[in-house]
Amino acid sequence: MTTLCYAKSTCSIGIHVILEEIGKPYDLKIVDFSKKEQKTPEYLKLNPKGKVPALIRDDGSVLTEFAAIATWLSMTNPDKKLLPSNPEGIARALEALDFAVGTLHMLSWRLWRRPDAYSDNPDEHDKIRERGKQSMLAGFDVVNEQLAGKEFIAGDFSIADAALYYVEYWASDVAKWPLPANVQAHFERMKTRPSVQVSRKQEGVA
Ligand SMILES: N[C@@H](CCC(=O)N[C@@H](CS)C(=O)NCC(=O)O)C(=O)O
Repeated sequence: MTTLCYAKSTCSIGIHVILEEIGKPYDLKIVDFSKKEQKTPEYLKLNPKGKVPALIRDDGSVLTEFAAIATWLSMTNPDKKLLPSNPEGIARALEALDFAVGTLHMLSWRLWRRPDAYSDNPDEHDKIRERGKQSMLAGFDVVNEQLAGKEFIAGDFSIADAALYYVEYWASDVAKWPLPANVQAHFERMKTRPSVQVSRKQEGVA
């Protein structure tokens, strides 16, 4: 059965939300970061990148990278309409998804969360973290404009909203940064979706 390899409070919750939106049976396999399970030989055999999310598909093949997994899930479940159907809508959804994953997560959040990955000198870490925070807040200002007058980022709910949800969660609930009004409203809207509520409960996210 399709199995999501996930870790608590990480970006994999976005894929968990998408699986819940689809509503087909799937399994969850926890990768416990506190035990460094993402770096064990067993997990590296599954995903040599040592990261989550990783999706084990029905044929046993493994798909990694949030954008690839989310796009594959939406295209193999077209009836769920997790991507718009027209080229402009698809492009806008992927634009927002890539900004959430490629910039807000992999650039801004990582600077704030993992300053040690950028400098061995602990004296520089506060400056690096501050740069990450400012970059993330500036990024949310852009998303805020894009969300003006909209419930979801690309029309109806799409995989891009699931990606935005996890970076909103980190900024709001983990870092305790204030979100701009439209982004905060989007985050609140996401939390009313059963897919988000079930995923949070299953992962033990308060
Ligand atoms: N580009 C990857 C990033 C995945 C990623 O960085 N995942 C983090 C959790 S949010 C991870 O697995 N980190 C493990 C580690 O750094 O040891 C994607 O889009 O899926």
